Amino acid sequence: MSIDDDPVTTLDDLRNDLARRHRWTPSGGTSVDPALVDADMAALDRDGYLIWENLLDADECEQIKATVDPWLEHTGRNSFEGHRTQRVYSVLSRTRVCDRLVDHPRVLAVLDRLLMDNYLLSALQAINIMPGESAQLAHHDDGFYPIPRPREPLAAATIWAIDDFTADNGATVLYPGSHRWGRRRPGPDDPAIPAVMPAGSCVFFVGTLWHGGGANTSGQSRLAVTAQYCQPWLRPMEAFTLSISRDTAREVSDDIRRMIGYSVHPPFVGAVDGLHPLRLLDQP
Ligand SMILES: O=C(O)CCC(=O)C(=O)O
Repeated sequence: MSIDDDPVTTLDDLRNDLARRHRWTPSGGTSVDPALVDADMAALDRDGYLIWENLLDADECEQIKATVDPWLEHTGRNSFEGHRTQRVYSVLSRTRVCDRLVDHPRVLAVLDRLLMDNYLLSALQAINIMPGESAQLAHHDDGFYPIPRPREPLAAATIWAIDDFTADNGATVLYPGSHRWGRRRPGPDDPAIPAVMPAGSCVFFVGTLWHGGGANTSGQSRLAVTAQYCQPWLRPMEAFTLSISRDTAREVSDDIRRMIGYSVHPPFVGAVDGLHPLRLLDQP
């Protein structure tokens, strides 16, 4: 076909991947039985969230806890971050022990259906809610993108229980069905439930679901790791292309590499000098 036979009349004509060397490849989510993903999507559509129990074993939780513990220094700078809550940002640039959470096939299988190809990782944080912390302000995670509700989610979140989540130690509080709400906020009469789940479990929810960290009235702290994802045409919360070295980018899985920005949302979003960003990693 000559160049003249290839007219571009709308931006949709540019939807095909321009990349030649680094073509799009399916995610690790394709290893999951489609019937399981159908059930997950039905739960998300109905409730806005779902819980997968015991995806990690006790050793994996211990390893994450031992790695993150020394970094738990600062408490939050405001009541949203939590004055009795410790947060570790940019976990991806510090350790590989949480990678298996970020690219877990169950998570990717759902994201593959919920978001557009080339969705991005928006944040990877550890959140340790300490005794005495009060309930976090209810919010929805894609609320900082100024696009009015009701609408489809622009993002999605996982919260992984590294400690058991109990009704009194700060388990994330969810407002089932609130992903469908328009402009309103949760009120005192709206049913709210704590995501009670054993360590190693994961709650997945869409970016439009109202939720918040729970109050911790127990004597123990509650450690979680949260990985958040967004549409490929939005700016992620954490600037991973700046915080992750090229050596680390070479080390992580293909899925994580794609999600931290080594991908192009066709035709041009994410390109470097007009080319696929993976070409940067071909250089020494
Ligand atoms: O730690 C939690 O359970 C929820 C935290 C949260 O939703 C947030 O900080 O955005």
